Amino acid sequence: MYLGLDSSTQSLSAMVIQPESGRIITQVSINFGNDLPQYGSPSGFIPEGENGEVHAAPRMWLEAMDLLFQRLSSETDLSTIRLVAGSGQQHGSVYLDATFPERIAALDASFSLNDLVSPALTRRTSPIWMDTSTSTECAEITNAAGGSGEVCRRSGSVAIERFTGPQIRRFSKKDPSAYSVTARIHLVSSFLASVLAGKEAEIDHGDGAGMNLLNLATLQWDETLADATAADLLKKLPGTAPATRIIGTISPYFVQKYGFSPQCRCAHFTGDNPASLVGMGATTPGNVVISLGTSDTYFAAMPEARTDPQGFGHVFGNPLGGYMSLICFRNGSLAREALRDQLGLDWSAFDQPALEKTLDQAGKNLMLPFFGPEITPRGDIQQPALRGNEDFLSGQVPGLRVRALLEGQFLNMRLHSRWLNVSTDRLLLTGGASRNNGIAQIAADVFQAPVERLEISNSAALGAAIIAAIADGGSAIELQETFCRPSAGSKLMPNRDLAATYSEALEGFSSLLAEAL
Ligand code: XUL
Repeated sequence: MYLGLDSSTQSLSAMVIQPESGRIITQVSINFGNDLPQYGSPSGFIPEGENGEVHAAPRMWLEAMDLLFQRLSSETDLSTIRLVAGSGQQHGSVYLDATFPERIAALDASFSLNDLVSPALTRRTSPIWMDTSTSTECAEITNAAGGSGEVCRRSGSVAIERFTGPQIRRFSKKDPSAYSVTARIHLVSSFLASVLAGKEAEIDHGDGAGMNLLNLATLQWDETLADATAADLLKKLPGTAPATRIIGTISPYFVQKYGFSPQCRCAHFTGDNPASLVGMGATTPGNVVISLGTSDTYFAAMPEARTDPQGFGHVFGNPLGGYMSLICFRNGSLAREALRDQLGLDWSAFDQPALEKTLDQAGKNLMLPFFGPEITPRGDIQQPALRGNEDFLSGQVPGLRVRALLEGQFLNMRLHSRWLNVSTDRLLLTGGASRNNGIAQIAADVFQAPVERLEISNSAALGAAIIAAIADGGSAIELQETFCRPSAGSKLMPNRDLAATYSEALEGFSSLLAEAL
């Protein structure tokens, strides 16, 4: 059996899979807000940070780890786990002094991880991916490294506020003495992997590429970027590794306390998005994942490292080899909810029966689907720009607005993913709104690709468990065929008659965008 962990913003989850039977044996989750209220982080981070700061306590993650294994071991015999892998929310960083390696090498099972490890922290809290406090540092790194085109060419992304390099720079400026006693900087993923293995883990190519520090071509730290970021940074970073590489056996702490076998091994951990690519069965080019959440994200495997010339998209390592893109769209459910409320509608207006009533108007009316600042493309549009016929512009037929919003969201994704140069043979939808057949049909029609929804919702933990099985010699293809199955009746085919309509709409959308921005 194989164990996958996922340390996300709000929870730490575990999934145990058994490839021989094709079964998911257990799933357990610790919710930081509900299970560990003493950290004052109801949604997994400390609320009301100043100047765009969003931090979380690494102590909370350590305590969650003990709690998770307590619950997991009461449900499952952990001695049968052969290998553990994991994933973490991307970009978040943990700062440690020179005692960290000794501490994790000698974890005494009569104490807690929090007591044993947290004295090594040189920074009490960790900036996470929601942090937007580093605009100045992004500009400084960009200037020092030769411009944003250069930062993007080297690292796969222009300098971005939430990425780890700019966060490290801000810390080095704000608290130089704490920075100077920091001997090691880990990501959430590599920090937890280190604790689990009782030995310092390296940073994998999937999560490492979310730092503005990893050179995409060499998959090693980029000296120019490291120098542009902070003094002596290269000495403070662990090495880099593919996610499927083994770190070693699990620390005796977990053997004694939770009943793991001393032979159980740990693989390197990766980021939650790269792990989801594995858990969605989308690690080969042609598969595109769209996650419909508060923000929408689009990710897809890429055979080679290509970067977004406009600098909106990111490129990470694909845990099973090659690369992946990740593009975030801030106006996801945010915009769907804003339109619903503005028109006084309910979600039935976004369902298939309602949307079919406006099918004859497909692609005819255009809406830039932004109700607030957007990051792809970057712009501060507070109300959607519209172009179309009188019924649409006047708002007389609310259904036309709903259709145009959804079409606009998928046209925007299609437009801003063209740089990947990969075909869309299959669209995998996930996230809250993905179960809605009306929305899914519009995605199929705009992209002209079949849409599928998978059975499993926790794709990052599943991806981690699959990585564990692959690190033990399992076949990626067989594992993904077994565990990443579409749920029955979830497949929708595109309406091929709309192919030309949406190609034309894409050009119209692009020109409306050029006018508005
Ligand atoms: C990706 C990103 C988020 C986090 C969420 O760039 O910031 O998706 O990984 O956990």
